[in-house]
This record gives sequence, C-alpha cells and structure tokens, in this order.
Amino acid sequence: MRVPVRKQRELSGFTLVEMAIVLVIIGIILAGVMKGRDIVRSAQHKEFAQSFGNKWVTMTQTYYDKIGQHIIDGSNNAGTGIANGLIDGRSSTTTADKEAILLVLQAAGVDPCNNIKTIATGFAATSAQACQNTKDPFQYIGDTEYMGRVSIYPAWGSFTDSRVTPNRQRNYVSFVNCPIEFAKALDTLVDGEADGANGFGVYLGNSAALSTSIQTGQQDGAEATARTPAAFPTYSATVQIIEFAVILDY
Ligand SMILES: [Ca+2]
Ligand SMILES: [Ca+2]
Repeated sequence: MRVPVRKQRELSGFTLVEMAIVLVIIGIILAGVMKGRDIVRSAQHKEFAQSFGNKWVTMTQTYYDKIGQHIIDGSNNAGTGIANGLIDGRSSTTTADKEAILLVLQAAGVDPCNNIKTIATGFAATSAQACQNTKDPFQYIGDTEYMGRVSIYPAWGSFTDSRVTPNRQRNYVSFVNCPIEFAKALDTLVDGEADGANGFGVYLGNSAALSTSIQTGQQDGAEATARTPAAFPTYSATVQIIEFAVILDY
C-alpha cells in the first residue's frame, strides 16, 4: 500500500537541510553570546583604567606638581624616610596607611574621595576627613572571568631601572592584586603599548597564587630596590594577579 506524501514527510523527521539551518542558527546565537561577553569584559577593564588606575596616577602627579615633592617621599608627604626625590615605599593596605595618604592629598587640594568613584565601602577614617558613606577610594573591586571578584589597591615605591645604562632610579605608583587584563588596559592608556616591558607602564612582579597575600608593594621605607620590568606573563594556575606599575618620571 502506498503511503501518502504528507505522511512520508511526517515520518522522516528533520531533513538534512533543516538540520543544517538549525545548526547555523545555534552557531550564530553562540557567537553573539561570546562576542557580548568579550565586549562586557573589555568595558570592565577600561572602566578600571579610566575610573581608578589613571585617576591615582593623575592624583600622584598633581600632588608633585603642587608640592614639589612626591607623595610617600619623606614624613611630610606620608612617607617614612627622607624627602630626597625617591619614594620610600608604601601600600594602601591598612586604615593607618590610607589615612596618612588621604591627609596629605587633601591638604594639597587633591581629594581621592572626590576623584575616585568606587563601590568599595568600609573605610572609616578617623584623623583624616572621612569619605562620604565610608567609601574606600583606595580599593577597586573588579569582576574577572576566571577568578571572580578581586580587590585592587594602589601602592607607591621607587626602583632601580636595569633597562637603561647607567641604571636609573624611577618613582612609581603601582596596582597590587591586578588581573593581567586590567593591567593591559591601564598600560594601553598610559603609554599606548600593552606590553608590560616598555614605556611608562611596566610589569614588576606576580603573585605565586591567588589565595596568598601576594605583593604588598615595595616594603615600607625602602627606596629604589632593583626591579626589572618584563613582558606580561600569561595566565596560569599560579600566575593570575600581578603588580603593575606606572612610572612617574623619566
Ligand atoms: Ca625618600
Ligand atoms: Ca607599557
């Protein structure tokens, strides 16, 4: 007995052409989702560079412009050594550190509370003028693809630059706990090259593992430790966050 044509179609399910069309549509949707994620990530990296990283670089430079000395260089500038043109080394890790840095910046008319738009809270200054709503301009909370949330904070120091002969001593502001992609965005903003090894933006060191307390910036009070800028490392299980420095003087 002959099966009617309509019945044949129902029995055969999807044709090869129909399957191909479905696969193409799924591919287009997936490509769109991936592209969307790339755009969101890229926007997050740029947001860090523009709203936090570069703001701290600019505030550090403005302080020098107004005072004639670097912040964290000598006790008058929230440093722990002498004001000799070399930053003494300090990280914004404790309330006391933040307060000391905040006080001298505010006295110079450079207020991080006004300059940094931040979502991090919990910084309650006592001796210095507290930022409104106890927001913490020293902390940037960033969402990363592989690590989840990270907290990036600024540190200051000086290092002996082995890239030039004779070796020169540089002052820098650095960003500790910084995911490599965030550092690349800031490097691109400050010198146009996301390489880590050249220009004003340089890579100084990495963490051994995400869970360790990693870099704390240059040791308090230390000046011009020899450090060698290098090309950015690639992400691995042990290298995920780095210290990225922006050189303040040439
Ligand atoms: Ca000094
Ligand atoms: Ca660079």
